[in-house]
Amino acid sequence: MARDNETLLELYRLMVLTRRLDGAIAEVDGHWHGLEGEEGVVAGLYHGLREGDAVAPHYRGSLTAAYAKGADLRRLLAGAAGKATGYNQGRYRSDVCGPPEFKMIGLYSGALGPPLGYATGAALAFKLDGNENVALAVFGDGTSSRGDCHEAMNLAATLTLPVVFVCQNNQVAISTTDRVGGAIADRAKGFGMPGLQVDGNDVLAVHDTVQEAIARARRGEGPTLIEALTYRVAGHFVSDAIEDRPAEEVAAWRERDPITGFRGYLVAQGVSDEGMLDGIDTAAAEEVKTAMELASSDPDPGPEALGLDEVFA
Ligand SMILES: Cc1ncc(C[n+]2csc(CCOP(=O)(O)OP(=O)(O)O)c2C)c(N)n1
Repeated sequence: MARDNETLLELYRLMVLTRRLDGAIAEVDGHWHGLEGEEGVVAGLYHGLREGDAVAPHYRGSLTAAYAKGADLRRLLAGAAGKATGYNQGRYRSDVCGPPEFKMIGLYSGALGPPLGYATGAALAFKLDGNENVALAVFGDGTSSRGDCHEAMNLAATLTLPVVFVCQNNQVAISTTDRVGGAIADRAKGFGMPGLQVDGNDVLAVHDTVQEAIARARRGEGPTLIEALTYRVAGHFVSDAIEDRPAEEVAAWRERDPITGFRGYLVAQGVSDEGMLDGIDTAAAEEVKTAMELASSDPDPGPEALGLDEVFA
């Protein structure tokens, strides 16, 4: 697939910004569910969507998804910290429920699995409206075993809906590393839709595969299931000791760092030089730092966050 330098550099920037964002929140929130090592999937997935496209993101990467759809970083971070200036006025966390004005579909109850159904519903609405919008339903490998996942895929395939299912397979669910039988991508065959496995640490492979599936959905040819194979090098959440996996396995995946790998590619291809990439790193770090500082000094919500005015209006 032909890609311009602007796209390549934006993918790099989004990966770096995602890592910075993750690190900055992890420093202040011991319960943060980090995504170190999964930036290739996240940036590749969410870059290049249209305004009208709906996204039900996996919770690891949901802030990048909203940011890539145009949401303001300071307000997203304010929302993650429960501040009044968040898109949700402090009513719920923006990393779990992204701003609906950017067509973000949330986790709402906190149950993993139902958002696949919500995204499929959005895709049904797009089809009934006769527009070219697409819904993206992103979920973990643990979540892929939920019944909701199978129901959503079955409906999407049966009704030829414009939805792209992406499994962000980091190979662990809390501390469960037992693999489900066979590749998750292979399940697509049972629903009669294409199923593709892609290297999730290769941002370009993810981006190209997702963009092709999106184009297919926009043409009215129905859903695709993509399994992006990556690895969670961090714990389930910040304060979680990584005792579930051998240290050598984690170290080997750290060696396959998606950002370092893509950086090498950009330099080798002559798209950029080290100095230019350092500049992108510095700017992304600055952007995150400023947004964090502003968000943390934003006011906490008052009783109005309860929405009583709306209830008793
Ligand atoms: C229906 C449901 N069951 C259990 C949980 C508790 N839970 C929260 S995160 C998690 C692990 C999910 O694993 P996976 O889908 O692989 O995502 P990952 O954390 O690996 O990114 C579980 C079981 C939940 N939120 N919802």
